[in-house]
Formats: sequence, C-alpha cells, structure tokens
Amino acid sequence: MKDIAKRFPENQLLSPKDLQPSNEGLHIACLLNPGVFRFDDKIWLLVRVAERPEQTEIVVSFPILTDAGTIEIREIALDDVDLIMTDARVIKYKGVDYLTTLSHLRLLCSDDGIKFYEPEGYPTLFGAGALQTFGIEDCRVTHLDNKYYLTFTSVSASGVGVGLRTTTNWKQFETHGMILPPHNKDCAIFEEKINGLYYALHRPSSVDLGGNYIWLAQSPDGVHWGNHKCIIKTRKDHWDNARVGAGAAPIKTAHGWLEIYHGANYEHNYCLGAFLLDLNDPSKVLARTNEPIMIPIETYETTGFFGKVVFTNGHVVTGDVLTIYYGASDEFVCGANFSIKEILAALGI
Ligand code: MAN
Repeated sequence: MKDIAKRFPENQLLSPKDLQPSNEGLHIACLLNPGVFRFDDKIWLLVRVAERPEQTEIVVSFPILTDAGTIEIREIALDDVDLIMTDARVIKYKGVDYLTTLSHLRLLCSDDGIKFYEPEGYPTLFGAGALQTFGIEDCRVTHLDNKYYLTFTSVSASGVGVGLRTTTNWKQFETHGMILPPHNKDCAIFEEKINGLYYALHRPSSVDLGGNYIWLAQSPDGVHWGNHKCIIKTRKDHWDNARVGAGAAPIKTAHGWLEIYHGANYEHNYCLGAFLLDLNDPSKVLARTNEPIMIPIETYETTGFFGKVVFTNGHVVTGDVLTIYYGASDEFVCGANFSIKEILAALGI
C-alpha cells in the first residue's frame, strides 16, 4: 500500500485537552472530523467536539439533548446484562442504540493553517430539535454563490440523516431541517452548479439489499434533492469492502471533479482513497484509486478513542497543494498535504 500523504510535523494540531467543554459536568472525549473553509482571510475549522461525563467503574453515562435543547445524562450499570459495549462509539441497550458521546460543532480559525484558536463573537453550533438529540457530526462546508452550506450528520433515536444550515457571516444561520432522511450521512455539496443544477454526494445505507455506497443527487435550489444515482460501491477483497463515504466537496481539476473519500473494511480500519468524476456529468466515474492514498500509520492514527482511523471531510486547495484536515483515531485533529498531481497520477491520469 502506498501512503502519499505528507503529514504536518506539528500533528496532532488539536487534542481534547485544548478546548473547554461546552457544559459543566461534561468533558471532551474527542475532537475530530472538521469541516474546513476560508473566510475573512483565515482558514477555519468547524470541529466536531464529542463530549460525555467522566466515566466511573460502575456505570456508563452518556448525554443526550432533550427536544427543548437541555442536556440529560443517562446512566446504565456496567454489569447490566442488557448492555452491549463492543464499539467505543456506540451503546446498545435493550435492543436500542445510543452514542457514547454527544457531538456539537465548534468554530476555530488560523492565520497559518497550523495554530488554531477559538475567535470571540462566533457561536457554537449545537443539535436542535427532535432529529438532533444525539448530536450533530462531521460537517462538510461548501462555499457557493457567497453562501456557506453546512451539511452534517443529524443523529437521534429516529435515525441518522443529513441536516443543512446555511450562513453568509458565520454569526447568523438559517436552518433547513433534514435534507436527506435516515439512513444517510457523508453529504458534500459541490462548490459550483453544473448546467444550472446543484450537485451533492451522499451516503444512504440499507440493511439487506444494497450497501454503504456513495450516491450523487441533483437539486434546483441546494435544499431539495432528487435524481439520485449510485456511483461508488464497496469493493470485495479491497481495503474499502465494508463502507465508503464522501469527504468534502469535490475539487475541480482540468481532468474532472476529484473527490477524496473514506473507505472502511469489516475491521473498521478507515483509509482514504480518491475518485474522479466527469466535469460536465458527475454521474460518470472516470477513475478510482485501487489502493488507499492514506492509511492510519502514525501512533496518533492507530491508537486513540477509536484506533486505525483517518477520516477527512474538510480541506483547502492552494495551487497543486491539497491540505486536508482530518480526524485521527476519532480523537485528534491533524493536517496533511497532498500533491494533486500525485493523486491524479495514482488515478492513472
Ligand atoms: C463513522 C462516523 C465518523 C467516524 C468513523 C470512524 O463513519 O461516525 O464520524 O470518524 O465512523 O469511527
């Protein structure tokens, strides 16, 4: 396997201890999977902050939001026979799934793309309403026609879907509810319209027929989506045999729309790959990397809250340099550079 990422020597850029919890009684377990954008001559991260109470040896405790927006702490005795906790991210109790942490989205900015700080006067984004009671996660930020589109995972007992908020100034936000219903996540809107239509990648998943595949959708207004097509599937006997999902908005190149995506195997090892879509008709897949372009190899990527994970949903492009910001082992925010030419070469272009 060839890993062509040039990791920042400063990694990890952000660790849970670097930020303050949003609420007394919670501590930050993970910082991960930031949305990334340029605004006001700075690079900004919309970091997913995952919180929970300090754990004890007697109970597992986890926060959920009420419909009214207050935090409620649930507790289950660790010796309860109905409790299943084989995945650090999920609590299974009496046939119902909960998350071990509650995520919100925090804005940080930087002048150099390496040192990030929380600026004053910008809000923290929390889950709101009945469809976000288990939090909001992994936001993609798309800049299109002077508006920022925030597509994020909305989690609740009703399922996992895609929520949308938009903003022009990062202080006031418009809420558009759930744009893609459960089960769906990993939604990234293209940063340009194509032939007058908005396009987005997204990842529905089904239990039996079908799988965790990447789909493409069209929209007349960026809010209502249709004409869905399945474009990228998992591959048997490959590193991405269990699930695939889009990263951030595709990058426009002379050869096509370049997308960095994550793929996982049945051992939940998350790597990154790339594919290329036709510029004029993005439902045509022109190329896909056979091998990953980035795999979890550094200690901060292999050991952490959920090890063996590199996961990206945000980047900035400067000429040939693609700088991704990524979640390492679901606990730290890190950075890495790629040469776009080198990724295209890996795609056979
Ligand atoms: C899922 C999501 C991501 C997470 C990966 C790896 O795809 O929950 O947020 O980073 O799993 O755990």
